[in-house]
Amino acid sequence: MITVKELSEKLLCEKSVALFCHARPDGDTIGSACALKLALESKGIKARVYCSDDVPKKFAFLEETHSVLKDHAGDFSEYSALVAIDNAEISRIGNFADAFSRHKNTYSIDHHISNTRYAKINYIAERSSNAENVFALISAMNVNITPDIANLLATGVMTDTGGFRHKNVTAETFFDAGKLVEFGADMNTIYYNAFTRQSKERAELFGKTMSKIRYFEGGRVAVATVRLRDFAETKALQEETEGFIDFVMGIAGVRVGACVMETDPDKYKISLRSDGADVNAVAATFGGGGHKLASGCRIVGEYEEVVDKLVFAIGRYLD
Ligand SMILES: [Mn+2]
Repeated sequence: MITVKELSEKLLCEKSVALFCHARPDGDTIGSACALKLALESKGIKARVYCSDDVPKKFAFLEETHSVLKDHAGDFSEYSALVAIDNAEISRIGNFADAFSRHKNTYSIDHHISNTRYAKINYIAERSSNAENVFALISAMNVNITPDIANLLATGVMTDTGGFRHKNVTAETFFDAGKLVEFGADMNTIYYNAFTRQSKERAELFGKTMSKIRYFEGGRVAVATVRLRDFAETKALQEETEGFIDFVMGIAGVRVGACVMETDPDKYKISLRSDGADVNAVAATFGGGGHKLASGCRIVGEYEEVVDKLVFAIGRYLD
């Protein structure tokens, strides 16, 4: 694999660079792409960030994220290089994947070990966030790291580690985070915007939902339910249920958590988490999938019937 020094030398020779976030973007892909954009610009290289989907509103406090572009006509041949940021597979680039695959000069900078090495030049290093890879890169480029750049990178580190809570956190994560604070990153503001801040509507839906969690299998299985009428009564949005499942998994004794969300009458979107049981297999029973410890599926039917089927399927994978 190319070293970070070689990567920095190559990128510094480019005239203009288009950076690509992954579809349904998170703080890491957005933060690391925008930070690299500012770094390249500081070296006199034209740079733009593209993302197939909208940047989540919670990242609006980072000024640079307002410059992310969603549309582009043509094949990007006006750029000397295309760089995928935090995309494990080329399809993650979304609407721009075809153009990316056809360009002569492509790079991929990523931290997923599963990365399929689809670019001409691949820099894949397994760190807790891709922001740490970009931090290493722009340090090698001798970029003056401004508070804006530090905040963008720190947002990547913070979000991909769940606020330094996930198992991917290492001593290097904290070491990099500490350096970013020295460069002016404001961890308090980042944490508040990325994790704590919510609408009144979401807070009301959260309270309503968590007050009626149902337990099965002697408390080892917990099911949180959000019905259409709950959305109607609180005026919260479906996307605002993000994070509900994590709360359920925090309940002592719960091994498998499910969030059962009614998206249309008698249609349910199910999110599953576990601390060991194979919920990928549970989701596969209903045509869904994901990872062993986090997966999802959709089930159509009357509510009690849906919960029955789901709990029965989970029971088969509990040890
Ligand atoms: Mn990432």
